[in-house]
Amino acid sequence: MILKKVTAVFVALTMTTLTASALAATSNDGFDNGLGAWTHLGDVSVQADAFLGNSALLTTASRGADDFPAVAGAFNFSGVAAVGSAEIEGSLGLATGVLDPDLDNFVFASEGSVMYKTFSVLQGERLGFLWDFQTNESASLQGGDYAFVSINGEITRLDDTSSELKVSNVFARQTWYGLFNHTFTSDGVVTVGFGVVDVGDSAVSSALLIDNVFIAAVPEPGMGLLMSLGLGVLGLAGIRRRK
Ligand SMILES: [Ca+2]
Ligand SMILES: [Ca+2]
Repeated sequence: MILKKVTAVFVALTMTTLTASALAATSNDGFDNGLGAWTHLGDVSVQADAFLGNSALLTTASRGADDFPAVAGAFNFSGVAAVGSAEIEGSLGLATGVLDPDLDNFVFASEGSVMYKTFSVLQGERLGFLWDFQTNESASLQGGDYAFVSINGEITRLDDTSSELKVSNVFARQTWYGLFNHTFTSDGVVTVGFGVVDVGDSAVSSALLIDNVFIAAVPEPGMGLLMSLGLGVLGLAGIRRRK
């Protein structure tokens, strides 16, 4: 099952890369050259992932004993502590409290990390990326730590600690890789942000892995068309080399 999913991800990745490069992608960020032009707050770094190679990793870890009995800072990868949720909200232009899951019942987001970048996009262009939510939290509580993507201030939650999670090799559990797609409905300048926050308290760290962020002018073709485009590009490249 896991192998099938890995294969699917890599097929998608390959086709995504081909399609994105073939069709004038405005961005194709695999983080192989670091965090580049992404602005970031908190614990954000590039780490080697077993399947994806270099990926961006955001965590909710401070430099303290968030994951006792693990040593202080054990799940902080950058040396920069997680920041308060209000600071994350401010950086993305969000209203204060937007990241709090349930203010009426005093369920607050406490601290975490964020990275964001601004793009010029055209109507019909597509944002895509790979993500994987990882956590040391138990699955028992609703409203636990969670990860999100913000597109011009509109928050979409990626999986949280109440989702079904699999065993991970760094954090205790992970969702496994997911593909996210969004098609822009108008021309404009958009800010795309990724974040992960602790909820309820600032202990027991969670993380969000992000990779292969791209924006491409793809008119949502079917997978068959994507495949043939990719093969066509390969064929053309082969012909050029032979000349
Ligand atoms: Ca923390
Ligand atoms: Ca936590």
